Amino acid sequence: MDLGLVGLANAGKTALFNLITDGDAVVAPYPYSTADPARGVADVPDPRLDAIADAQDIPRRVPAQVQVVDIAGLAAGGREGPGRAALAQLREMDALVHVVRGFANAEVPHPLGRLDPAEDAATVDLELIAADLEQAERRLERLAKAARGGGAGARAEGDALAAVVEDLRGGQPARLAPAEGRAAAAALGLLTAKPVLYLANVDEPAPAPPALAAHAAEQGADAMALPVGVELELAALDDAEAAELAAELELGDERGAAALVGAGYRLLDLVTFFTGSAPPEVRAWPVPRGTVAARAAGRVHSDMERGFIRAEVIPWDALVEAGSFARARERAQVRLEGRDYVVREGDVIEVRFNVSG
Ligand SMILES: Nc1nc2c(ncn2[C@@H]2O[C@H](COP(=O)(O)OP(=O)(O)OP(=O)(O)O)[C@@H](O)[C@H]2O)c(=O)[nH]1
Ligand SMILES: [Mg+2]
Repeated sequence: MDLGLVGLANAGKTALFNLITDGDAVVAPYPYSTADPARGVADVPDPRLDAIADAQDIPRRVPAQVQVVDIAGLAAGGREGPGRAALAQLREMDALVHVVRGFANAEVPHPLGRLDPAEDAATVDLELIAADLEQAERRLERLAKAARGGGAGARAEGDALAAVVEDLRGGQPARLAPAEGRAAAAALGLLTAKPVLYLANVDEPAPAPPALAAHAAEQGADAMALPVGVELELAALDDAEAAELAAELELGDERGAAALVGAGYRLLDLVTFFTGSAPPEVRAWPVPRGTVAARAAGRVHSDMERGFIRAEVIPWDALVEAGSFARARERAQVRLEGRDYVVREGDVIEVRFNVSG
């Protein structure tokens, strides 16, 4: 599941990418410095991981990760050439973080010569809507031909998509369409059907700019702000120096980068389960909603799926309260589940499997 970064050039997408993936992609004060997409992974903060590990005295904790993809900046009216490639890459993403410039820095030219996060977001959103319209209309033509050939499925999809096209023409993202329309739009990879989070890259810690928050709400999305430059500076310091600077800037203990990754992870609508009923490690695993136990076991190891016998399952907080799997078993808090059990958010799972056959 991929989280893609979208926005105008010079908004700080690559700077953000480096911050959350600990990467070293080229950040430059000129627009369109990113050409080829860069891929990285970001650790997803999850206090449950520490709680589970602390309760059982297990030292190693392995967080879930999200794949983050840094993509070239978009331009107003730039749906040709590099812009087209960027749009195609964005279509492959499962969710988007829409980065808008909120920092001043006179040395970094703004492609439209202004500092207006909400207007920048609206400009990019118009590009996304135009790209979606082009694609949806092409698909509609093809469906119309198929429907004339008697395809009932084509007719149903065509009706759903026609409604989406109407919305797009009126400036509405596909995300806000009724369920059938949304499903048809998502299957096509429409950009405005994807879950999105608006992120203002600001000079100092602050709430999201109100106009941007209002725009986000109209698009069926949330907005937040993150001082990417400041957080990059902090990340480059050792712990003591970083604490000192954070105190000076009155930043508190929470880093916005972690909050952003957490929010990005939630956009992907995954379910997290844990392994780690014993040393050496407690680990968080992301799976799509609706994943069954045998498939989830296969994420941990293919042998576990092949030789799946049953899963021992306990909600994470019950395990923390019991202090160990053994004690939880004694208290009959551990359930036995079969291969078709649908994994729930926060389950700790111990897989029983046999690969001798
Ligand atoms: N002052 C300040 N400068 C920043 C911040 N974030 C990025 N910059 C600067 O802005 C310039 C552009 O940053 P990039 O991260 O390359 O921007 P981008 O959105 O990836 O741009 P393209 O790849 O060209 O679309 C660089 O010179 C960065 O150093 C920030 O939070 N504060
Ligand atoms: Mg870039």
